[in-house]
Amino acid sequence: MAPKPSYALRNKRIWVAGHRGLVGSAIVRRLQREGCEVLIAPRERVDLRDASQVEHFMREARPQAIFLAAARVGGIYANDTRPAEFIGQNLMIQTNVIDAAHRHDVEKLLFLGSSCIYPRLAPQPIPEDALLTGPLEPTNEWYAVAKIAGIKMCQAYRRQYGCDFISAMPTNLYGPGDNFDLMQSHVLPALLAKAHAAKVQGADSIEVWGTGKALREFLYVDDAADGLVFLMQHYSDEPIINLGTGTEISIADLALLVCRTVGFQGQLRFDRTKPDGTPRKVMDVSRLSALGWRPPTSLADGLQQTYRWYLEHFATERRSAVASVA
Ligand code: GFB
Repeated sequence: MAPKPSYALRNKRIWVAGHRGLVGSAIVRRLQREGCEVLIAPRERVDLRDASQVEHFMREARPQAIFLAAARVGGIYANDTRPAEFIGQNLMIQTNVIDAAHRHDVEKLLFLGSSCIYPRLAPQPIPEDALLTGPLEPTNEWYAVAKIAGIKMCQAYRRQYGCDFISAMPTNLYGPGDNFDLMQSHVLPALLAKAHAAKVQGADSIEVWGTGKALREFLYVDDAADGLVFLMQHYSDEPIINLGTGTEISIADLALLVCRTVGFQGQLRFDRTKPDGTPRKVMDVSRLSALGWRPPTSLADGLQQTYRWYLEHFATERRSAVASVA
């Protein structure tokens, strides 16, 4: 049984910054069960990169707690080719929100980092104290530096002003609401879209970037949202905390599992001109497990649910246009 919450959400005004994103939308879904008022900042009215717009929103909305899930995110290709957007936009968004949260006396803020904040060759599974012990993975160092700055800002505001700001490091997330655009997306939605397109078009293979040997960990986004709500309720300390499954799979094995889920029986073609990125990235989740939280959804089940969502939405949603077989 979960311990009694140290921070109760019932009847609170909770702002989910980034409510339209993969994880933000899952947090909004998850919060429906908490008896709280969920606040959102419509993108058309509030540009989080603009400090004055964030200030205005905070003054009007008066949130008591914030999930800071708003970020410029993307897969290995987007990160590698758009470094300015990944460092600049993320620094602006998180700085504006964290600083305004302090000035408006927000009771609690949970900042979402990423597993890519750890050194490229961190010990595996990666413990939280591996942060800043070695060089970063070059394909995503811009994003990682921004996220590290966000972590440090939360810690600094906690030390100097006594703010209850915490940071969680989710591993690679996937699920309903993901981005299926092949040039922007992470590996799992890309492979789902490619395998589906190959099946529909009767192609005999799909392209998989890199060697297929890189190892990754995948957390279903509704599990991630559940873990984040758990941390908001039960965790209040300066050290960062990992959020993952603690299990890993090679990209080649992931591609086979995706093909099985979709019902595509062709071959995998590895494009070794594309980067593998970090060779291995699996989280040490013992700190979170010790608090009493574990993710319930297996990768096979999560993939089924994600593919079902893709089939229901890809024809109508603009950003998830049908992939061509690369
Ligand atoms: O998910 P992904 O783009 O990002 O790629 P990272 C994971 C692995 O899958 C890499 C391979 O080894 C890719 O080369 N891969 C194979 C593919 N086929 C594909 C494909 O069609 N599309 C994509 N995207 N990958 C991200 C960071 O790193 O991790 C972000 O870039 C973030 O900043 C996130 O931190 C958690 O796992 O390498």
